[in-house]
Amino acid sequence: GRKWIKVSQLDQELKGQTVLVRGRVHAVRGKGKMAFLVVRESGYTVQCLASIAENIVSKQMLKFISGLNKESIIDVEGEVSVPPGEIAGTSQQVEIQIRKLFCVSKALPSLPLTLEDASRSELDFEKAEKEGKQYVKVGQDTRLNNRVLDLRTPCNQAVFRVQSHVSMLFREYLVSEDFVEVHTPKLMAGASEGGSSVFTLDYKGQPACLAQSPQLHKQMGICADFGRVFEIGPVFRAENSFTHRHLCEFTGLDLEMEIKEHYFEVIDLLDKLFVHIFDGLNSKCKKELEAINQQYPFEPLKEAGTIVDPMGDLNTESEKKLGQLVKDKYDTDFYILHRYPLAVRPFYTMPCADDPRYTNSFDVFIRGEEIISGAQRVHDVDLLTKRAIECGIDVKSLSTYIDSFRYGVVPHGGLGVGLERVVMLFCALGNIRKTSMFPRDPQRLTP
Ligand code: ATP
Ligand code: AMO
Repeated sequence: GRKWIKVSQLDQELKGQTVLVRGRVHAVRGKGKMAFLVVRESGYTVQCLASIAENIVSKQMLKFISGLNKESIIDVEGEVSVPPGEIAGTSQQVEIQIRKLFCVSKALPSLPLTLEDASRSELDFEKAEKEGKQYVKVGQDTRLNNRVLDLRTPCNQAVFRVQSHVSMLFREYLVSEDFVEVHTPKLMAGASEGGSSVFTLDYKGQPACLAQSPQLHKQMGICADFGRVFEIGPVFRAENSFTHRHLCEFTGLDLEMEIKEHYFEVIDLLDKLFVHIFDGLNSKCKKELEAINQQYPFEPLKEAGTIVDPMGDLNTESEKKLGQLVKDKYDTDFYILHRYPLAVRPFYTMPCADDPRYTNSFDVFIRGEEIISGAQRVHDVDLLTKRAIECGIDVKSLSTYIDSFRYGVVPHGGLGVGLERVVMLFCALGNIRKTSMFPRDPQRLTP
């Protein structure tokens, strides 16, 4: 009988069966009485053969197949066969003998980039150079300008499946720890993270801005007795500088929680949360990580190997060790720094009780770059107002936030993570544009 099947599921067990596959024309070559067609679906490829011998397909059909434009969508019906020896150049180790073929949607004959070119690794280029071959290098702007084509490479298919797993694992762990998922407004009356990187707009005649973080409202969720909240949502930053790790719109993974005794409770949670995420990726995304590695080889994350009592102070020995690790940042891939100076943290950050020049705050680094910022928050109205004024913030625009603390609130803290940075650093991709499906940076507002 007829059976729709995904290219990724084609294996030798299906030998002799008739299957129906939908995919794209990845490559096509006519040769005498035969046509060789590579069909690709979600980054997986299979070789399909059409032959006019034994009248399996007609002459016209063979001509039609040989003339198909790359990237067109086709339906292929045929029998699965297993040729002797290994099949080079496709992901699936079987072939399909074409019986019928329909073109469902035609692609233009000339493409702004080819998938073969866009899928090559540094290693491929090195090999080509030795063999005297020349390949086209697809630059970042060409990729981003033609992103729907670029996203079809096996590597990019894998990147965004990994990204989907990160948010799924983040949500899964937090829900299991009694967190409530919330959705806070992205249209705001004032800036939450300081005015320098805020997008302003006109809100029916009232000055407004796009949320720089869910900071204020996630805290208000704690004021409203939700105990533990998290959000996965868009974050807007009017960044001026063009860097490899800043976007003007990114996806924030945020959480906020009650603290019973110490802000290390938040660090403790984030430690377990990220072990859950990284273990989950390593076990659930093996194929995807392999595909990314094919194009952009990377070393798996390495642990620092220093055990520090999370509730204790750093002793000199471990401080030295940490300093060494930070200096030699490529020897360790994951570390946390805490007690940042008051002057470098946002107004809502809790000063240390023992020395108010410092704060109950922390940053987490992977491969030497920041992925997480977090802290305990000021929950005293007078101190909060004082800190806002000291930081030059227009207190009027934050009055409903500050007022929320007048009706009693539990001590609390939380953190924010950039989803694109997690994937960029986990896979060592080197540029945040690679992990944003349609990146927005200071120079790019399309596609
Ligand atoms: P991020 O979103 O990564 O925090 P940001 O836009 O908030 O970036 P800052 O935190 O102001 O930027 O600083 C940018 C980066 O510059 C920091 O993440 C850090 O890598 C580096 N940096 C800032 N201050 C220092 C410092 N005192 N010593 C060394 N590096 C610093
Ligand atoms: P922060 O400003 O450090 O903290 O942002 C939190 C995390 O968001 C990511 N990030 C970015 N990712 C891409 N492009 C950017 N322009 C960008 N800016 C930041 C980083 C960063 O660690 N309210 C606090 C968090 C909290 O305390 O809960 C905040 O927004 O991964």
